[in-house]
Amino acid sequence: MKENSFVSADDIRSAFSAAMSQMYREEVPAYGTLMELVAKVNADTLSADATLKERLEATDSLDRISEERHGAIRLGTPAELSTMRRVFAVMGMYPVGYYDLSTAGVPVHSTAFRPVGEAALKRNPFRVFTSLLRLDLIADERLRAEAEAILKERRIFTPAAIELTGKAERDGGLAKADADRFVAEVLETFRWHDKASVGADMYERLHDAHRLVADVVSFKGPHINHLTPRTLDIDKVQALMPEYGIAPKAVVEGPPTRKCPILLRQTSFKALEEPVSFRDAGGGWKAGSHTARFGEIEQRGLALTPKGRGLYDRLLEESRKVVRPAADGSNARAYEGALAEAFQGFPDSWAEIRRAGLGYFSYSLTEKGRQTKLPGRRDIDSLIADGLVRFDPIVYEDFLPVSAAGIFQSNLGDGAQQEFVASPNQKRFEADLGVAVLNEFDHYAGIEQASIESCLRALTAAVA
Ligand code: OOG
Ligand code: NI
Repeated sequence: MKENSFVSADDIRSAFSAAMSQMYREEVPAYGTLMELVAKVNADTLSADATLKERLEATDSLDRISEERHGAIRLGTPAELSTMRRVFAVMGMYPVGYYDLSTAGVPVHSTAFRPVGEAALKRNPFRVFTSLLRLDLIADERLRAEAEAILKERRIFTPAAIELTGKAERDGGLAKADADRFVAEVLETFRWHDKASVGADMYERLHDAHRLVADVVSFKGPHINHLTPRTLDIDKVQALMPEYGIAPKAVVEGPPTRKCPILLRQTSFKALEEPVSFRDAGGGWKAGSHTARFGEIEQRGLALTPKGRGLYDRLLEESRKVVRPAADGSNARAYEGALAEAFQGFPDSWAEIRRAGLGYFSYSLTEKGRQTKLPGRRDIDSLIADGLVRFDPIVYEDFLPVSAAGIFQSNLGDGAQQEFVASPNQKRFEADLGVAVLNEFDHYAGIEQASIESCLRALTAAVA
């Protein structure tokens, strides 16, 4: 009997993302509506495009196509961040990438906890975009000290969540009953609390410093602030949101609509104003409101090499010099036009993109390649030219700082623009996290290189 066998980290992550989805739908009904819309648009897209359907059937699980791909939280202290890292590790999620959002007027820096291997991503790609508040960017020293003191007192993890994390670390995993308990306990950290842990005055002061400071400091825990299902047609969902009674952000973030999708496109509905109550001096509660929670959708494309990413960043900046998207949507069409125009400069066929070294591809043998044995190794381009090897885009699994800033901004309220001096501090972030973040480019390059190796090995196997 295998009663001591552990549940896999992938299974714990799947159970966790399912539990989170259910909790969030119950907490934020508009999110449930968005999920319905996404499921409908995905179904329509699949029934109108048999080739797409076939391709997805081969590579993804069609029944899970509309499930959540990521969520986001904002943490208050280094200790919270390093414990969060240990908790996510139990679910096979590791910190990849460093995102500095100070340049965009948001006082946080971030990473994404996500599965890394190909198999783990395929099993369940759920990621959590995790930001750490940077009180060092807040000018008011007194307020900064008060915020620090409030954060120091709170405990965002249940004792059982901490204990089970330690157990998983010691034993190398969790058995079924413990894994179930772990998911239930960790879920508590992400739950919404409609009773603030500060008074209305303090909330106002934090809010005046920056809305995000109020969101992090005023509550008992880092409530999940959005979840993000995958859509097969982001433009359609964006256009249909108003019909479903939800208000979309002004523009879709990321690259424009293309034949060959690259990186990540995302949009959201604007955060809702929700009732909360604040402590009053007499020990009672005072009614108020807070705006933080929303729903998002994403559509992913090819992972770009540093060269491709450089081109992407340049073209995006070019288009934003022509039109900077306004929060109220008044120049949305003009922005889309400028974006499409600028991206004329980015090749839109897989072959051209590959030839120019702009993207990462996964190589595999064609039918002809499988029937062929070569006396020695040859370069991959000539193998493609001879029809022995094919290439497919590697999907981008990470995030984009400019897009993330756009998502933050549109959900902090439209008047929230604020300037900070750009001050990326990856070293500090990693010291707080307790480990270095993984480099996303190394990851894609590794997948590409392994696929080339395996083609070459198979083609020369009989001879070697
Ligand atoms: C995170 C916003 C960034 C994304 O998808 O780029 C993000 C937040 O609002 O906390 O989730
Ligand atoms: Ni997001």
